[in-house]
Amino acid sequence: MRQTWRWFGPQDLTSIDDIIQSGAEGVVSALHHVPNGAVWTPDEIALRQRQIATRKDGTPSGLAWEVVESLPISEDIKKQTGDWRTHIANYRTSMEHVAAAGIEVICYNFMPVLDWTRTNLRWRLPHGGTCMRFDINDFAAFDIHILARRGAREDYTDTIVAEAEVRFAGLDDAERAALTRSVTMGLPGSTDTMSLDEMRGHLDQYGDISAEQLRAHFIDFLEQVVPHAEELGLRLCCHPDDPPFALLGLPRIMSTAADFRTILQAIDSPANGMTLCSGSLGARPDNDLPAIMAELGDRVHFLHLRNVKRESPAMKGSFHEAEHLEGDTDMVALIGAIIAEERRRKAAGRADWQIPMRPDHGQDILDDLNRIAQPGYPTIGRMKGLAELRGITRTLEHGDVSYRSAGTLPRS
Ligand code: CS2
Ligand code: MN
Repeated sequence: MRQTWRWFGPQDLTSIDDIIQSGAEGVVSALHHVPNGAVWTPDEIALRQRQIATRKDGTPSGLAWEVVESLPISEDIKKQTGDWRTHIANYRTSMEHVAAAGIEVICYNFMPVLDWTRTNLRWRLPHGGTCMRFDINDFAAFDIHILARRGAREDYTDTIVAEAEVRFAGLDDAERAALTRSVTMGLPGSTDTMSLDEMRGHLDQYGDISAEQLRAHFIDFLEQVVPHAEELGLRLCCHPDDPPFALLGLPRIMSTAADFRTILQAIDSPANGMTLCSGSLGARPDNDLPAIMAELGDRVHFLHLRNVKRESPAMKGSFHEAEHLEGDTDMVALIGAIIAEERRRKAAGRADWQIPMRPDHGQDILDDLNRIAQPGYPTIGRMKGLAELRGITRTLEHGDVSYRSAGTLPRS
Protein backbone atom coordinates (compact mmCIF):
# COMPACT_ATOMS: atom_id res chain seq x y z
CA MET A 1 0.00 0.00 0.00
CA ARG A 2 1.01 3.54 -0.63
CA GLN A 3 0.61 5.43 2.65
CA THR A 4 -1.13 8.75 2.10
CA TRP A 5 -2.57 11.53 4.26
CA ARG A 6 -5.53 13.81 3.65
CA TRP A 7 -4.67 17.51 3.65
CA PHE A 8 -7.39 20.18 3.43
CA GLY A 9 -5.04 22.94 2.23
CA PRO A 10 -3.11 25.77 3.91
CA GLN A 11 -5.77 26.29 6.61
CA ASP A 12 -5.43 22.65 7.76
CA LEU A 13 -4.15 22.42 11.37
CA THR A 14 -1.89 19.55 10.29
CA SER A 15 0.87 21.13 8.23
CA ILE A 16 2.82 19.62 5.36
CA ASP A 17 5.81 19.52 7.74
CA ASP A 18 3.69 17.49 10.19
CA ILE A 19 2.65 15.06 7.45
CA ILE A 20 6.30 14.34 6.70
CA GLN A 21 6.79 13.37 10.35
CA SER A 22 3.78 11.03 10.22
CA GLY A 23 5.73 8.97 7.72
CA ALA A 24 3.07 9.32 5.01
CA GLU A 25 4.44 9.02 1.49
CA GLY A 26 1.88 11.03 -0.45
CA VAL A 27 -0.95 13.53 -0.07
CA VAL A 28 -4.68 13.39 -0.76
CA SER A 29 -6.29 16.78 -1.34
CA ALA A 30 -8.99 18.74 -3.12
CA LEU A 31 -9.81 22.29 -4.15
CA HIS A 32 -12.48 22.67 -1.50
CA HIS A 33 -12.99 26.36 -2.29
CA VAL A 34 -14.14 25.71 -5.86
CA PRO A 35 -17.96 25.44 -5.96
CA ASN A 36 -19.41 22.03 -6.88
CA GLY A 37 -20.01 21.84 -10.62
CA ALA A 38 -17.33 24.43 -11.56
CA VAL A 39 -14.09 23.69 -13.44
CA TRP A 40 -10.86 23.07 -11.54
CA THR A 41 -8.39 25.28 -13.41
CA PRO A 42 -4.78 24.27 -14.17
CA ASP A 43 -3.55 27.27 -12.13
CA GLU A 44 -5.46 26.29 -9.01
CA ILE A 45 -4.29 22.69 -9.32
CA ALA A 46 -0.67 23.79 -9.80
CA LEU A 47 -0.89 26.08 -6.77
CA ARG A 48 -2.09 23.23 -4.55
CA GLN A 49 0.69 21.02 -5.92
CA ARG A 50 3.29 23.64 -5.00
CA GLN A 51 1.85 24.00 -1.50
CA ILE A 52 2.12 20.25 -1.01
CA ALA A 53 5.64 20.09 -2.43
CA THR A 54 7.04 22.75 -0.09
CA ARG A 55 7.95 22.81 3.61
CA LYS A 56 7.46 25.87 5.82
CA ASP A 57 11.08 26.91 5.26
CA GLY A 58 10.69 26.75 1.49
CA THR A 59 12.66 23.54 0.97
CA PRO A 60 11.11 20.57 -0.90
CA SER A 61 8.78 18.39 1.15
CA GLY A 62 9.30 15.30 -0.97
CA LEU A 63 5.50 14.88 -1.01
CA ALA A 64 3.21 15.08 -4.01
CA TRP A 65 -0.55 15.34 -4.53
CA GLU A 66 -1.34 11.73 -5.43
CA VAL A 67 -5.10 11.36 -5.01
CA VAL A 68 -7.94 13.83 -5.56
CA GLU A 69 -10.58 13.54 -2.82
CA SER A 70 -13.10 14.67 -3.81
CA LEU A 71 -13.94 16.02 -7.20
CA PRO A 72 -17.55 16.51 -6.08
CA ILE A 73 -20.59 15.65 -8.15
CA SER A 74 -23.13 18.47 -8.01
CA GLU A 75 -26.63 17.98 -6.68
CA ASP A 76 -27.87 18.99 -10.15
CA ILE A 77 -26.05 16.01 -11.70
CA LYS A 78 -27.53 13.67 -9.08
CA LYS A 79 -31.06 15.00 -9.69
CA GLN A 80 -30.61 15.72 -13.42
CA THR A 81 -31.95 19.22 -12.91
CA GLY A 82 -30.79 22.73 -13.76
CA ASP A 83 -27.26 22.95 -15.13
CA TRP A 84 -26.48 19.25 -14.89
CA ARG A 85 -25.25 18.91 -18.48
CA THR A 86 -22.85 21.84 -18.05
CA HIS A 87 -21.68 20.36 -14.76
CA ILE A 88 -20.86 17.05 -16.48
CA ALA A 89 -18.97 18.93 -19.22
CA ASN A 90 -17.10 20.78 -16.47
CA TYR A 91 -16.34 17.51 -14.71
CA ARG A 92 -14.76 16.20 -17.90
CA THR A 93 -12.69 19.39 -18.22
CA SER A 94 -11.57 19.16 -14.59
CA MET A 95 -10.53 15.54 -15.21
CA GLU A 96 -8.41 16.68 -18.15
CA HIS A 97 -6.69 19.27 -15.95
CA VAL A 98 -6.11 16.77 -13.14
CA ALA A 99 -4.65 14.23 -15.58
CA ALA A 100 -2.42 16.88 -17.19
CA ALA A 101 -1.04 17.64 -13.71
CA GLY A 102 0.04 14.02 -13.37
CA ILE A 103 -2.57 12.88 -10.82
CA GLU A 104 -4.22 9.56 -11.69
CA VAL A 105 -6.80 8.80 -8.98
CA ILE A 106 -10.06 10.68 -8.36
CA CYS A 107 -12.37 9.82 -5.45
CA TYR A 108 -15.95 11.09 -5.24
CA ASN A 109 -19.25 9.99 -3.74
CA PHE A 110 -22.83 9.82 -4.89
CA MET A 111 -24.73 10.59 -1.67
CA PRO A 112 -27.62 13.03 -2.05
CA VAL A 113 -27.36 16.24 0.03
CA LEU A 114 -25.28 14.95 2.95
CA ASP A 115 -21.79 13.48 3.04
CA TRP A 116 -21.07 11.54 6.21
CA THR A 117 -23.51 12.02 9.06
CA ARG A 118 -22.95 11.75 12.83
CA THR A 119 -24.93 12.78 15.88
CA ASN A 120 -21.92 13.50 18.11
CA LEU A 121 -18.59 14.77 16.80
CA ARG A 122 -16.80 14.56 20.17
CA TRP A 123 -18.07 11.58 22.10
CA ARG A 124 -16.08 10.95 25.29
CA LEU A 125 -14.33 7.58 25.41
CA PRO A 126 -13.26 5.71 28.58
CA HIS A 127 -9.60 6.58 27.83
CA GLY A 128 -10.41 10.32 27.93
CA GLY A 129 -10.13 10.94 24.21
CA THR A 130 -13.12 11.50 21.94
CA CYS A 131 -14.48 10.02 18.73
CA MET A 132 -17.39 10.56 16.36
CA ARG A 133 -20.58 8.64 16.95
CA PHE A 134 -23.87 7.98 15.20
CA ASP A 135 -26.75 7.25 17.54
CA ILE A 136 -29.88 6.16 15.70
CA ASN A 137 -32.16 7.34 18.54
CA ASP A 138 -30.63 10.82 18.60
CA PHE A 139 -30.78 10.94 14.83
CA ALA A 140 -34.47 10.01 14.92
CA ALA A 141 -35.02 12.68 17.61
CA PHE A 142 -33.50 15.21 15.22
CA ASP A 143 -35.45 13.95 12.21
CA ILE A 144 -38.85 13.62 13.89
CA HIS A 145 -38.81 16.45 16.43
CA ILE A 146 -36.28 19.10 15.30
CA LEU A 147 -36.38 18.89 11.52
CA ALA A 148 -40.02 17.73 11.81
CA ARG A 149 -39.80 15.98 8.45
CA ARG A 150 -43.11 14.78 7.07
CA GLY A 151 -43.31 10.98 7.18
CA ALA A 152 -40.18 10.69 9.34
CA ARG A 153 -41.79 8.37 11.88
CA GLU A 154 -42.47 5.72 9.27
CA ASP A 155 -38.75 5.35 8.64
CA TYR A 156 -38.00 4.00 12.13
CA THR A 157 -39.09 1.05 14.25
CA ASP A 158 -41.61 1.74 17.03
CA THR A 159 -38.87 1.22 19.61
CA ILE A 160 -36.68 3.90 18.01
CA VAL A 161 -39.63 6.32 17.68
CA ALA A 162 -40.42 5.86 21.38
CA GLU A 163 -36.79 6.26 22.46
CA ALA A 164 -36.40 9.34 20.22
CA GLU A 165 -39.35 10.92 22.01
CA VAL A 166 -37.70 10.35 25.39
CA ARG A 167 -34.35 11.66 24.16
CA PHE A 168 -35.86 14.79 22.66
CA ALA A 169 -37.81 15.57 25.83
CA GLY A 170 -34.59 15.24 27.83
CA LEU A 171 -32.57 17.72 25.73
CA ASP A 172 -32.31 21.36 26.77
CA ASP A 173 -32.07 24.11 24.13
CA ALA A 174 -28.29 24.05 24.02
CA GLU A 175 -28.26 20.26 23.57
CA ARG A 176 -30.83 20.48 20.77
CA ALA A 177 -28.68 23.09 19.04
CA ALA A 178 -25.58 20.90 19.45
CA LEU A 179 -27.35 17.87 17.96
CA THR A 180 -28.55 19.99 15.05
CA ARG A 181 -25.03 21.30 14.48
CA SER A 182 -23.56 17.80 14.45
CA VAL A 183 -26.08 16.47 11.94
CA THR A 184 -26.00 19.49 9.65
CA MET A 185 -22.22 19.90 9.81
CA GLY A 186 -20.87 20.80 6.40
CA LEU A 187 -18.95 18.48 4.17
CA PRO A 188 -15.36 17.57 5.03
CA GLY A 189 -13.21 20.52 4.06
CA SER A 190 -15.91 23.08 4.66
CA THR A 191 -16.87 24.67 7.95
CA ASP A 192 -20.38 25.63 6.88
CA THR A 193 -23.37 24.09 8.48
CA MET A 194 -26.66 23.85 6.64
CA SER A 195 -29.60 25.68 8.19
CA LEU A 196 -32.71 23.63 8.86
CA ASP A 197 -34.54 25.55 6.15
CA GLU A 198 -31.77 24.86 3.64
CA MET A 199 -31.92 21.21 4.56
CA ARG A 200 -35.71 21.14 4.11
CA GLY A 201 -35.26 22.87 0.74
CA HIS A 202 -32.79 20.19 -0.40
CA LEU A 203 -35.06 17.40 0.78
CA ASP A 204 -38.04 18.91 -1.05
CA GLN A 205 -36.05 19.12 -4.26
CA TYR A 206 -35.36 15.40 -4.11
CA GLY A 207 -39.14 14.98 -3.99
CA ASP A 208 -39.70 11.38 -4.78
CA ILE A 209 -36.53 10.45 -6.65
CA SER A 210 -36.35 6.74 -5.99
CA ALA A 211 -33.22 4.67 -5.47
CA GLU A 212 -33.70 3.21 -8.98
CA GLN A 213 -33.90 6.65 -10.52
CA LEU A 214 -30.87 7.90 -8.62
CA ARG A 215 -28.95 4.82 -9.80
CA ALA A 216 -30.01 5.54 -13.39
CA HIS A 217 -28.70 9.10 -13.01
CA PHE A 218 -25.45 7.73 -11.64
CA ILE A 219 -25.04 5.40 -14.60
CA ASP A 220 -25.82 8.26 -17.03
CA PHE A 221 -23.07 10.28 -15.36
CA LEU A 222 -20.58 7.41 -15.52
CA GLU A 223 -21.33 6.85 -19.22
CA GLN A 224 -20.30 10.45 -19.82
CA VAL A 225 -17.10 10.43 -17.78
CA VAL A 226 -15.65 6.90 -17.53
CA PRO A 227 -14.56 6.40 -21.18
CA HIS A 228 -12.92 9.83 -21.07
CA ALA A 229 -11.21 8.99 -17.78
CA GLU A 230 -9.89 5.80 -19.36
CA GLU A 231 -8.43 7.76 -22.32
CA LEU A 232 -6.80 10.17 -19.86
CA GLY A 233 -5.25 7.37 -17.81
CA LEU A 234 -7.37 8.23 -14.76
CA ARG A 235 -8.91 5.90 -12.21
CA LEU A 236 -12.22 7.09 -10.76
CA CYS A 237 -13.30 5.52 -7.48
CA CYS A 238 -16.65 5.98 -5.77
CA HIS A 239 -16.69 6.28 -1.97
CA PRO A 240 -19.45 4.35 -0.16
CA ASP A 241 -22.36 5.95 1.65
CA ASP A 242 -21.72 6.84 5.28
CA PRO A 243 -23.64 5.58 7.11
CA PRO A 244 -24.49 2.88 4.59
CA PHE A 245 -28.27 3.19 4.78
CA ALA A 246 -30.96 5.67 3.72
CA LEU A 247 -31.34 8.79 5.88
CA LEU A 248 -33.98 11.54 5.95
CA GLY A 249 -35.97 9.74 3.28
CA LEU A 250 -33.15 10.26 0.77
CA PRO A 251 -32.10 7.27 -1.30
CA ARG A 252 -28.59 5.90 -0.80
CA ILE A 253 -27.35 3.55 -3.49
CA MET A 254 -23.68 2.79 -2.68
CA SER A 255 -24.03 1.04 0.65
CA THR A 256 -23.39 -2.66 0.03
CA ALA A 257 -21.25 -5.08 -1.97
CA ALA A 258 -24.25 -5.62 -4.28
CA ASP A 259 -24.51 -1.86 -4.92
CA PHE A 260 -20.85 -1.69 -5.95
CA ARG A 261 -21.12 -4.88 -8.03
CA THR A 262 -24.03 -3.33 -9.97
CA ILE A 263 -22.23 -0.09 -10.71
CA LEU A 264 -18.86 -1.68 -11.54
CA GLN A 265 -20.58 -4.07 -13.96
CA ALA A 266 -22.81 -1.39 -15.53
CA ILE A 267 -19.72 0.41 -16.88
CA ASP A 268 -17.15 -2.34 -17.10
CA SER A 269 -13.94 -0.33 -17.33
CA PRO A 270 -10.85 -0.24 -15.13
CA ALA A 271 -11.43 3.51 -14.89
CA ASN A 272 -14.72 2.85 -13.08
CA GLY A 273 -13.57 1.81 -9.63
CA MET A 274 -14.21 1.80 -5.93
CA THR A 275 -12.87 3.56 -2.85
CA LEU A 276 -13.00 0.84 -0.25
CA CYS A 277 -13.78 2.67 3.00
CA SER A 278 -13.83 0.08 5.76
CA GLY A 279 -15.30 2.53 8.26
CA SER A 280 -18.26 3.53 6.12
CA LEU A 281 -19.13 0.03 4.90
CA GLY A 282 -18.32 -1.50 8.29
CA ALA A 283 -21.28 0.21 9.96
CA ARG A 284 -23.55 -2.52 8.47
CA PRO A 285 -23.28 -6.06 9.78
CA ASP A 286 -23.85 -7.57 6.32
CA ASN A 287 -20.76 -5.91 4.81
CA ASP A 288 -17.83 -8.34 5.11
CA LEU A 289 -14.83 -6.16 4.33
CA PRO A 290 -12.15 -8.81 3.66
CA ALA A 291 -14.67 -10.62 1.39
CA ILE A 292 -15.51 -7.40 -0.48
CA MET A 293 -11.79 -6.77 -1.02
CA ALA A 294 -11.30 -10.33 -2.26
CA GLU A 295 -14.22 -10.02 -4.67
CA LEU A 296 -13.93 -6.48 -6.02
CA GLY A 297 -10.24 -5.86 -5.32
CA ASP A 298 -9.12 -5.47 -8.92
CA ARG A 299 -11.25 -2.32 -9.17
CA VAL A 300 -10.31 -0.88 -5.77
CA HIS A 301 -8.24 2.20 -6.57
CA PHE A 302 -8.16 3.83 -3.15
CA LEU A 303 -8.41 2.59 0.42
CA HIS A 304 -9.76 4.32 3.52
CA LEU A 305 -8.80 2.25 6.52
CA ARG A 306 -10.63 2.83 9.79
CA ASN A 307 -12.86 0.85 12.09
CA VAL A 308 -16.26 1.24 13.67
CA LYS A 309 -17.87 -0.50 16.62
CA ARG A 310 -21.49 -1.34 15.94
CA GLU A 311 -23.58 -0.89 19.07
CA SER A 312 -26.46 -3.14 18.00
CA PRO A 313 -27.01 -5.98 15.52
CA ALA A 314 -29.55 -3.85 13.56
CA MET A 315 -28.90 -3.14 9.87
CA LYS A 316 -29.62 0.51 10.57
CA GLY A 317 -28.17 1.08 14.00
CA SER A 318 -25.84 3.09 16.21
CA PHE A 319 -22.06 2.93 15.96
CA HIS A 320 -18.96 4.83 16.98
CA GLU A 321 -15.51 5.21 15.46
CA ALA A 322 -13.21 2.76 17.18
CA GLU A 323 -9.41 2.64 17.12
CA HIS A 324 -8.09 1.41 13.80
CA LEU A 325 -7.39 -2.14 14.93
CA GLU A 326 -10.45 -2.40 17.20
CA GLY A 327 -14.09 -2.33 16.17
CA ASP A 328 -15.93 -4.87 14.07
CA THR A 329 -13.76 -5.12 10.96
CA ASP A 330 -10.93 -7.62 11.19
CA MET A 331 -8.28 -5.17 10.03
CA VAL A 332 -5.54 -7.79 9.84
CA ALA A 333 -7.66 -9.96 7.54
CA LEU A 334 -8.58 -6.94 5.43
CA ILE A 335 -4.95 -5.88 5.02
CA GLY A 336 -4.12 -9.50 4.17
CA ALA A 337 -6.71 -9.39 1.37
CA ILE A 338 -5.26 -6.07 0.15
CA ILE A 339 -1.72 -7.42 0.04
CA ALA A 340 -2.94 -10.51 -1.83
CA GLU A 341 -4.57 -8.21 -4.43
CA GLU A 342 -1.39 -6.13 -4.76
CA ARG A 343 0.60 -9.30 -5.38
CA ARG A 344 -1.85 -10.44 -8.05
CA ARG A 345 -1.57 -7.06 -9.77
CA LYS A 346 2.20 -7.12 -9.60
CA ALA A 347 2.30 -10.60 -11.10
CA ALA A 348 -0.03 -9.41 -13.90
CA GLY A 349 2.32 -6.49 -14.62
CA ARG A 350 -0.14 -3.80 -13.59
CA ALA A 351 1.48 -0.38 -13.17
CA ASP A 352 -1.11 0.45 -10.46
CA TRP A 353 -0.25 -2.55 -8.28
CA GLN A 354 0.36 -0.36 -5.24
CA ILE A 355 -2.98 0.90 -3.91
CA PRO A 356 -3.06 4.30 -2.17
CA MET A 357 -4.36 4.05 1.39
CA ARG A 358 -5.02 6.64 4.02
CA PRO A 359 -5.96 6.35 7.68
CA ASP A 360 -9.51 7.66 7.42
CA HIS A 361 -10.42 9.58 10.54
CA GLY A 362 -8.86 9.14 13.95
CA GLN A 363 -9.88 9.62 17.54
CA ASP A 364 -8.99 12.93 19.20
CA ILE A 365 -6.31 12.15 21.77
CA LEU A 366 -3.59 14.02 23.71
CA ASP A 367 -3.09 17.49 22.21
CA ASP A 368 -5.80 16.88 19.62
CA LEU A 369 -8.24 17.62 22.45
CA ASN A 370 -6.93 21.18 22.69
CA ARG A 371 -7.23 21.93 18.99
CA ILE A 372 -10.45 21.99 17.09
CA ALA A 373 -9.52 20.23 13.87
CA GLN A 374 -11.87 19.14 11.09
CA PRO A 375 -14.13 16.58 12.76
CA GLY A 376 -12.51 13.18 12.25
CA TYR A 377 -9.18 14.63 11.14
CA PRO A 378 -6.99 15.16 14.24
CA THR A 379 -3.22 15.01 13.76
CA ILE A 380 -2.22 12.65 16.57
CA GLY A 381 -5.18 10.27 16.41
CA ARG A 382 -4.68 9.74 12.70
CA MET A 383 -0.96 9.34 13.16
CA LYS A 384 -1.58 6.62 15.73
CA GLY A 385 -3.95 4.93 13.27
CA LEU A 386 -1.43 5.13 10.45
CA ALA A 387 1.32 3.74 12.66
CA GLU A 388 -0.84 0.76 13.67
CA LEU A 389 -1.84 0.05 10.07
CA ARG A 390 1.77 0.34 8.96
CA GLY A 391 2.78 -2.17 11.62
CA ILE A 392 0.27 -4.72 10.37
CA THR A 393 1.23 -4.12 6.75
CA ARG A 394 4.94 -4.42 7.43
CA THR A 395 4.37 -7.65 9.32
CA LEU A 396 2.18 -9.24 6.67
CA GLU A 397 4.49 -8.15 3.87
CA HIS A 398 7.51 -9.57 5.60
CA GLY A 399 8.86 -12.41 3.53
CA ASP A 400 9.12 -14.93 6.24
CA VAL A 401 6.63 -14.89 9.05
CA SER A 402 3.95 -17.22 10.18
CA TYR A 403 1.01 -15.69 8.32
CA ARG A 404 1.94 -17.93 5.42
CA SER A 405 1.06 -20.94 7.48
CA ALA A 406 -2.46 -19.49 7.82
CA GLY A 407 -2.65 -19.94 4.08
CA THR A 408 -4.26 -16.58 3.34
CA LEU A 409 -1.53 -15.05 1.21
CA PRO A 410 0.29 -16.32 -1.85
CA ARG A 411 4.10 -16.22 -1.74
CA SER A 412 5.55 -12.97 -3.10
C1 CS2 B 1 -14.38 10.84 3.93
C2 CS2 B 1 -15.56 11.12 3.06
O1 CS2 B 1 -14.26 12.11 5.85
C3 CS2 B 1 -14.68 11.09 5.34
O2 CS2 B 1 -15.33 10.22 5.93
O3 CS2 B 1 -13.97 9.54 3.78
O4 CS2 B 1 -16.23 12.23 3.47
C4 CS2 B 1 -15.11 11.25 1.64
O5 CS2 B 1 -14.18 12.28 1.53
C5 CS2 B 1 -16.15 11.54 0.63
O6 CS2 B 1 -17.33 10.87 0.86
C6 CS2 B 1 -15.61 11.20 -0.73
O7 CS2 B 1 -16.31 11.86 -1.69
MN1 MN C 1 -13.92 7.19 3.98
